[in-house]
Amino acid sequence: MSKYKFTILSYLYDHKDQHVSGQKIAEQLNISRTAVWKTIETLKEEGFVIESIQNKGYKIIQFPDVWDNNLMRLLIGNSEYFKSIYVYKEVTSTQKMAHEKLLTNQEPFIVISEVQNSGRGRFNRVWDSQGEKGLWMSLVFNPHISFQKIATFNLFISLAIAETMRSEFKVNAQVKWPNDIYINDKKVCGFLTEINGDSTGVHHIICGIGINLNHALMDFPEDLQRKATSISLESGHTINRYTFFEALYRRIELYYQRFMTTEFSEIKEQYTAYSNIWGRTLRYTEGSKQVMGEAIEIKDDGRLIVRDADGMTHQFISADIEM
Ligand code: BT5
Repeated sequence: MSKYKFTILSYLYDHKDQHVSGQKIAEQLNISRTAVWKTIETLKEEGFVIESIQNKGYKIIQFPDVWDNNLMRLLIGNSEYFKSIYVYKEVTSTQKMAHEKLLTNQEPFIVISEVQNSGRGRFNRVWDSQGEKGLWMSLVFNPHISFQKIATFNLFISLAIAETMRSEFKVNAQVKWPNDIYINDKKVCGFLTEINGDSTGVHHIICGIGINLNHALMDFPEDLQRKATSISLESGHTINRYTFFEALYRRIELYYQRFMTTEFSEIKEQYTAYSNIWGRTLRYTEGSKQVMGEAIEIKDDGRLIVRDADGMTHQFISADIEM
């Protein structure tokens, strides 16, 4: 993208809540009105959706649906938290890249890629990451907290993701403790949280988030077609991934702030209301421990309490739950 185009685009983005006239843009950026008009036409041809209304001017509505370094920087430029973003066409795994980048960059950052050819879930399970259909990214935080506090991180992040889906994309997203988001009993998002630290506590959180956005059913491998879904399948709309990304990272910043400054008890009521595991007998597996039972409570420290058919209670820190 030429610098010239980017200047106009930045201006439009900074005024994205209003229309700005060609005259004003020209004056502010010290270029001719014809140049403004020509550049905006070129941007439209490149897939930017820019509304032009006579006597009111231009308003940027949507970016083209391809991850681009400059556009991402524009979005992150307004971030209160993340300092940089690394954008890729293809990587093995954004999580792996994030760990590598951390060797030279200790400030909070994001790694995002169109495609992961070796995306992974927890315990090295495969995470299917179809090109251009989803949001595959890793967020790096530098919190300096105790190891004990980290146990509730996933609960805050789950709510940020589910709330974004519900309020901005009108789908009935539910959280599945500890690290999945489901819609209509199908998995739409999974995330994994890794940390590095030492005896003084946690220094970095590396949170890899995978969200299926524009997948049709056939885009999933056969074994996932019964179990997985996408926002587009559930909402009936194509999702502009920048729109989703921007809405999500802002809510994640908000919930990260809450994680740092409050306790889980502050969000417990909402978390419980968003959760899809209550009132069902499910199989809980953690390491070699396996229990069929019903979830009864999430404790303030993030542990899940399950009661089995004999009335015995069991605690889990991070179990797999079969729906
Ligand atoms: C997770 O693991 O759900 C965490 C997934 C994290 C993926 C992100 S993408 C960005 C970053 N980079 C990475 O390499 N990873 C992170 P887990 O709870 O272990 O669930 C894995 C299981 O989910 C698999 O065994 C499949 O059954 C299922 N699965 C795989 N791909 C899926 C998809 N696209 N949609 C729904 N379910 C999927």
